[in-house]
Amino acid sequence: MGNRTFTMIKPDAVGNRFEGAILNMICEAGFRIVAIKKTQLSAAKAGEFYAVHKERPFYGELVEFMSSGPIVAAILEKDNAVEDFRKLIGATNPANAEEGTIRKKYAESIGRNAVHGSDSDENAQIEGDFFFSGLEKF
Ligand code: FUP
Repeated sequence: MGNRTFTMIKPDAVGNRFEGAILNMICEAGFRIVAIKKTQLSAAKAGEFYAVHKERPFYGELVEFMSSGPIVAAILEKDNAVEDFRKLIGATNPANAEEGTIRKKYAESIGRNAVHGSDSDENAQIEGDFFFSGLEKF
């Protein structure tokens, strides 16, 4: 069990001004912010981040959406971080997400689903390193 995960507040949620509400839910759920920044991914960078989905039919749309506006990227710390954060965000498709989850409250659709959460300790490390240097983690 690892104690860190990585998240992005996606362009839909930033555009809808849900950053504050989402960060509040994350902190209220007991996560500590290790690193945080607002940035915008180029299409090339978004493509690199989601390279694992390259062969999927939604890849082009995903890359276009994720590079369409600013995001907030963060590394979060808590016991059992990856699993607990996936519970807090809810199912990929907000229509299937449980009441009280971030995606149920703030996501628009399966594609515009408000937040990302790492799916393993290994990916949490890789994804956090994609955005942050050692000097940006506290
Ligand atoms: P999740 O781990 O819940 O973020 O979901 P996935 O890793 O399966 O998918 C990554 C992203 O691809 C989702 F956040 C949104 C997008 N996606 C689609 O647009 N359509 C799909 O059918 C599945 C995923």
